[in-house]
Amino acid sequence: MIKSVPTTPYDDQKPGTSGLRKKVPHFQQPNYVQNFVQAIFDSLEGFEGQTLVVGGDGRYFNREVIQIVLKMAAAAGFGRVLVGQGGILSTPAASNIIRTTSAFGGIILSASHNPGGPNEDFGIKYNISNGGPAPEKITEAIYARTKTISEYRIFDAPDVDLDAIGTLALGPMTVEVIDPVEAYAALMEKLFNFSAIRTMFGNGFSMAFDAMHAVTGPYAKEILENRLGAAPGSVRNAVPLPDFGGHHPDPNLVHAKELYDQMMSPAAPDFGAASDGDGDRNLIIGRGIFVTPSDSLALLAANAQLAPGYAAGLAGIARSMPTSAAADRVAEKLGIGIYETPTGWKFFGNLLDAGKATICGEESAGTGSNHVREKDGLWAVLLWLNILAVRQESVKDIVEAHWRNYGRNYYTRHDYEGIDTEAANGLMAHLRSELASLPGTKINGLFVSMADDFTYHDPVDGSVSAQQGVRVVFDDGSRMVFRLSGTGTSGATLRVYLERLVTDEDKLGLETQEALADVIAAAQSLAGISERTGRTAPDVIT
Ligand code: G16
Repeated sequence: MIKSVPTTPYDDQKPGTSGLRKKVPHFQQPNYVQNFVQAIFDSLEGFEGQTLVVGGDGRYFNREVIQIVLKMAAAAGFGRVLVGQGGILSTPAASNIIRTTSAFGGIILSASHNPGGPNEDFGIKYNISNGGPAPEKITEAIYARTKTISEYRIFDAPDVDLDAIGTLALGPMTVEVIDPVEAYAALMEKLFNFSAIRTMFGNGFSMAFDAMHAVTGPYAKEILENRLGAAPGSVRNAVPLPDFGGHHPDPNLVHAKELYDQMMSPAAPDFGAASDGDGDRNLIIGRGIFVTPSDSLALLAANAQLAPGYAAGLAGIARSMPTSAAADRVAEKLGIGIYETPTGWKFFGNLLDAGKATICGEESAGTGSNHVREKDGLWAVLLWLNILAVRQESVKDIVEAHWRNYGRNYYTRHDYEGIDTEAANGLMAHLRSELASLPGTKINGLFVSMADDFTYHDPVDGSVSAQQGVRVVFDDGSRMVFRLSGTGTSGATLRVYLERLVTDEDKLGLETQEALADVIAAAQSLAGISERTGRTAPDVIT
């Protein structure tokens, strides 16, 4: 039986860079989840009788919200829901299932790399039929709907058993509980040369993959250990936990420090990698060398043809604006298009659908391709393994050869987390007010050649997205970018992205913070970071 329940709007359900993300207690307010889910359904048309894919990264509150979504989907008129066993689907696996089953869309429950637990983070995101995050047109409609909602509809039924694979009825709707790993693993087998990678592992190649007690554990065990023959135990922290074992499932040098330290030690395995809460981000570390996400994108694009799925070459490369320009020179050499988008994977969807880009990447540890419409952590790990298996060189040798060939983009991101929202907005407003007068001036000895607030004109659908990050470019090819994060859940996070291209062979081995010291100082002085935020140093440097 369908129940209509009166409700009142919340005024803070605006989706950010990637869906709605808040603390768990915030989501636990009366009808908070129901309002948002109903607003999603109310913003869509033509889904009666169609398929919805539902899954999450297994974090605290995942199971409860899945039950709500299933019952509300039944009340809304969906014909079928495909849900991962145990409520688990990695974000790229969900994208794949939406695409391969011609589903109408999907609801993915995750707060990505943010911590989980009763007082930590949760998130709800809607993906469209191409498997990718809803574009701004839809997220804006959802937000508008949350402001006027007055009732939600839910099917009155007992909870669905999420743990047994099989098909059940929920009123007029069918619920299929599916294996979360199988279809994804099969897709990876099609894209990559599994036999070459298996031979490499057979010859003693060693790796450490840190699943961070998040969603990729079962995927990585199956693919790396069972199918590719990596030594048992190569995948660590493989059991997904609702609180990720109390850690941040964020594969960066701060939260995956143990892996980093191991990879820098004399006993390092050949290859180290990690993924995040929902399996879309990646961290790549070779023995004795961390590969920045921006470099990884460039290297993967330059070598992608070594993998069967990309043997025919790439149509183009897309990167988010704050990502370094390393990939641009690869695109130039390959004679293919390069596209610069705002931060947010949703902006790649049109380029991928239109066949303009094959590989996409972001500085925030995301890389992916046209195989799905999300970034994909394990995909990046497997493409690296494929390249290593074919080239039979170390990660370090491959990266250093790339720098000699293309130059090196020294790159770092400084994050100031949980700062006062007004102070952060004031800092950005001040920067914007300075933009017009900056070109031709010097900051900390660096000559400004261009300054703007990035506006994206989507070449496929013509949509325009303004205020996507303040960038200041210097005449020596270095650059700084300022923007506020759209994924944080407390206060504001200021991100400062700093970059310099160096082609001089003698200067390719510098320490990153030293190589960028003058650009960092210029950013601090132009933005008045310590005066405005009270912070003298960033919280996280990646
Ligand atoms: C999301 C988006 C990414 C974006 C990242 C950081 O990733 O999908 O496109 O780069 O957030 O965004 P921000 O700088 O606004 O915090 P994820 O992995 O959190 O879903």
